[in-house]
Amino acid sequence: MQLLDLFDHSLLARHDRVALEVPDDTGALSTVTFGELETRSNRMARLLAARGMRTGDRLAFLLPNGAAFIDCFLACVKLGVIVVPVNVLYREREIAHILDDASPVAVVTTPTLATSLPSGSVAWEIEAMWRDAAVLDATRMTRALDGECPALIVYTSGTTGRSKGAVLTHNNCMANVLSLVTCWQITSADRYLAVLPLFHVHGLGNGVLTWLATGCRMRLLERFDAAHIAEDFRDFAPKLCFGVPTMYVRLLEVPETNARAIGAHMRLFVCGSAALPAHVLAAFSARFGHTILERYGMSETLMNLGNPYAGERRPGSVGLPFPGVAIRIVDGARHDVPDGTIGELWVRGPNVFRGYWRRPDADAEAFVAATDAPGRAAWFRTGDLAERAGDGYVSLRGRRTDLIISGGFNIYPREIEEVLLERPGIREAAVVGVADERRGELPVAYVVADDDASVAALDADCRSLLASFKVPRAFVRVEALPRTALGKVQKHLLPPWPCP
Ligand code: MLC
Ligand code: AMP
Repeated sequence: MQLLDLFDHSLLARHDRVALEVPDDTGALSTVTFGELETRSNRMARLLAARGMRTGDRLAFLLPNGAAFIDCFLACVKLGVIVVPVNVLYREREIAHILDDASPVAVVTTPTLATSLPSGSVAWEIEAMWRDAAVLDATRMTRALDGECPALIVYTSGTTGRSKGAVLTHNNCMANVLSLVTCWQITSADRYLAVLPLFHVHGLGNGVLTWLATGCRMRLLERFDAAHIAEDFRDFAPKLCFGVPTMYVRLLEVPETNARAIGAHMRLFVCGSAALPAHVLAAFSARFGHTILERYGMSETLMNLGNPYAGERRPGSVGLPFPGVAIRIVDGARHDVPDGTIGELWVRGPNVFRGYWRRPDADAEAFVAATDAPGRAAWFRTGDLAERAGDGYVSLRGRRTDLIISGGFNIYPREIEEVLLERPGIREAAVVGVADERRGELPVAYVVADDDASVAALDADCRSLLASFKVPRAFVRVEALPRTALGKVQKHLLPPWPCP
């Protein structure tokens, strides 16, 4: 099977039902049926084929949330073209690396976002693609694909500062869909409010894929906007919503009577991508009358564990493994630790990616051969630290690396440190995450600099080189970075921020 076979339950069998509603530039809503999605994506597939795209080729998407993203995505699924979603907040430097690495045939984009592309990129402007596709034959064009064919390459920031492409196959995606649809009881009767960006696995792998497989109705917003979100909840009356903790923190600002009204029509709120503080879970439950279901995933694995739909949704825990997912929690010597002890979480299952794109070195580090059951797939080292309770519930307890997660977006300090060290007058740099009520964590930079002027220039420099969520909230000048005898920076000994 391939993803399209699951989507046909909607594209073909629910031909006349409204699939999607999206606001246009004026804010007015337009609706699209599954049948229209089918014909639009057929035309788009023909256009891609006419432009020479073949199965296994990559196509990068630098696109905002919208119907165009869906049409192009479905066209790629039909042709076996590998989608490489790119974060729309990325700047030229960040995008250049992805394009160099994935070598896509082109980048589908808009005139506004195209300004972030490195010179020499092949940009396909989406409106022009539409004009060209509109005259093409609307009958289906598909390729017979094996489930092991890659569907997506999702770039995930690497500890080395350069991001790596996680290759997710059709089988990985289908395993994720089947788990979520079953475990969260998603059906065609659902109404899904989509507020997450489609360039990450949370919005795409969980949201779009389960929507297309179940044939529910999706209202797709360009982004989560705290000032208007309550209106969308009231107006659309969704039953289902997926979000990151920052979104739930912001939803606590919705007035109590509105919150109750929203809660009355909702069936399920799901949270993930970063830790949901227990006090937010409690406050949300008091205000909306719903216990958020927290789950845990990664770009490399899609969803691994989740709290049960019907059973206890335990605060501070990410619950139990999804069907088919095996876990181990191991110590530094790679021995399983007893329940109640913290170790690194390893996973194995049909959801676990095939490996990093053209990075055998990274694969060798990330996978550990299965000595427990010869012939079985290798274990994937998540890098997350976890602890299992006696009844099997797993709680995350930090990370092996110094990854910072801000608003659900990942930030690798090393990448920012490299940018800082390239700036004039900066001799040393260390970036750490500091706690923030709304975003979870915020990056703060400590620098050893020749003078104050070099430090003063850093904010503007970082804004031009890095996505906005990666720009440090403060640049603290220090005399020296605390280091071990071997020269390793001891980030925990840096002066607390804000500095006295
Ligand atoms: C944020 N910004 C966006 C944006 N999200 N711009 C365009 N599109 C988006 N989707 C920019 C804003 O322009 C602004 O930039 C800054 O970010 C903060 O915006 P805000 O409105 O003040 O934000 P806030 O209320 O804090 O909410 C931010 C947020 C955003 C929650 C909407 O962080 C977000 O969409 N997070 C989702 C990340 C995600 O999908 N992660 C999943 C990864 S997959 P400026 O320049 O003014 O600062 C994964 C695996 C798993 O982790 O388990 O799921
Ligand atoms: P990404 O590389 O963007 O896919 O981010 C994956 C990382 O997000 C994981 O390795 C975890 O560190 C983190 N993450 C995802 N879900 C949760 C959660 N529910 N609680 C804490 N951290 C999470």
